Amino acid sequence: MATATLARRIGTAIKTAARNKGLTREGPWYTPHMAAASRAILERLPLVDLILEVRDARIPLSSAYEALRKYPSSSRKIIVLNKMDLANQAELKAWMKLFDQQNFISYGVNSHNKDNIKEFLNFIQARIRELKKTDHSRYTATVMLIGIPNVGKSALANSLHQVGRISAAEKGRLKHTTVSPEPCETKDISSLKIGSHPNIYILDTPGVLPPEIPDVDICSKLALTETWASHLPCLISKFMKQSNFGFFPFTGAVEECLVGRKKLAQYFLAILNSNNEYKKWEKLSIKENDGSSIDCKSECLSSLEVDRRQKRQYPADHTQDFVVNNVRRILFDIVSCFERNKENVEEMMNLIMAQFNALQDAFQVFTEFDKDAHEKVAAKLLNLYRTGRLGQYSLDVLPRHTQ
Ligand SMILES: Nc1nc2c(ncn2[C@@H]2O[C@H](COP(=O)(O)OP(=O)(O)OP(=O)(O)O)[C@@H](O)[C@H]2O)c(=O)[nH]1
Ligand SMILES: [Mg+2]
Repeated sequence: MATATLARRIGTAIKTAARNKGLTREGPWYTPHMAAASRAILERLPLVDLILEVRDARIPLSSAYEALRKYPSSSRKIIVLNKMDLANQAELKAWMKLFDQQNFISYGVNSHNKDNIKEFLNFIQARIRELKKTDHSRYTATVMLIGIPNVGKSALANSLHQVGRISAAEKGRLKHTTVSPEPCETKDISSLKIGSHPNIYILDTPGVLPPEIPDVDICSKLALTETWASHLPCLISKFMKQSNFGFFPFTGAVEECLVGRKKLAQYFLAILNSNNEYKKWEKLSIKENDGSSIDCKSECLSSLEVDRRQKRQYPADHTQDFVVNNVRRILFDIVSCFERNKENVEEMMNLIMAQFNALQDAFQVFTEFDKDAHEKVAAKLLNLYRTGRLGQYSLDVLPRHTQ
């Protein structure tokens, strides 16, 4: 309830900011470059043998490729739920079951996992053999990856190319497409070989969003997963680069962004606080380890004190693992002794602010020297969430009848 309200507030703020920036009804992300890429992709769609619609496994519905809605379930299309290592596994399974009931073929992958990619490549090869209805292997098939920005199309293309080339024992230099944590990295359509006998080529394409995103919930989920740049400046500067689709300087207010990191980090904390994932971190709790008790009525101050004590114990340790465990412990300690109603937005915000204050120490961000302390905490927290170090979450809620 509180999480949904925060999500709606963020989505509405994004839409308002987008409307204020755009001269037309289209969002400022829908640049001429994106429109050109969208047309180029749609032109090629009928020509390819297999379409892999890549979605983010954390948002299997919100990350759908709008233009593909006109192509209903088809044996030529597979919904690839990438980044499955970041999603709640039980919910991902339930989503795949739902897609199956709707006659869509879906497949969960982690582009960074070689074994998983090998299995997926076998699956693609089997689908192509089935579609071509032939056993002889002297034909060429093309597979096209399409999806919204940052869902991992290029990472998947590279991994399939790497695995396919090795299994085909081919010589020559390994090609690759550019992978980046920021959206809208890929500018052009490029092709990589992923199999021999038959020859299979995969087309990597630029990420495309629809010109309008009417649903405010979808806006906030895209911003949190960074499938969509919440930070407009990076989006704009990327679009100013040269590509086959032309050179399109954007003259918007480059210093502004659609939604601040602090708001997104608050949204993430609301999700974390309403979920069971943090309970896995109980072992890290100081309360557990040294038997000392935290005064739950002033949870924020107590947690800071505990944090200081731990720092005295390990003064020189600033390794990533230490920081991650420290952050988990702080979040666990504060949320687990919060006794107020987390469904109430104001109470949830109090909890979140206590966590923000306590995290300043963990991230070595000190208010005395820094006016933007909370912005910095937010950036570091979002980074940990987006790289999966703060648990696995699914943001799209399954339809009630499937739960
Ligand atoms: N955890 C995790 N991260 C992934 C996975 N696949 C890709 N990524 C990361 O997601 C980010 C985006 O990956 P890209 O391959 O550049 O995404 P894209 O869809 O090609 O993005 P655009 O070209 O901008 O449309 C990068 O930081 C990747 O390392 C995955 O399966 N798991
Ligand atoms: Mg790409």
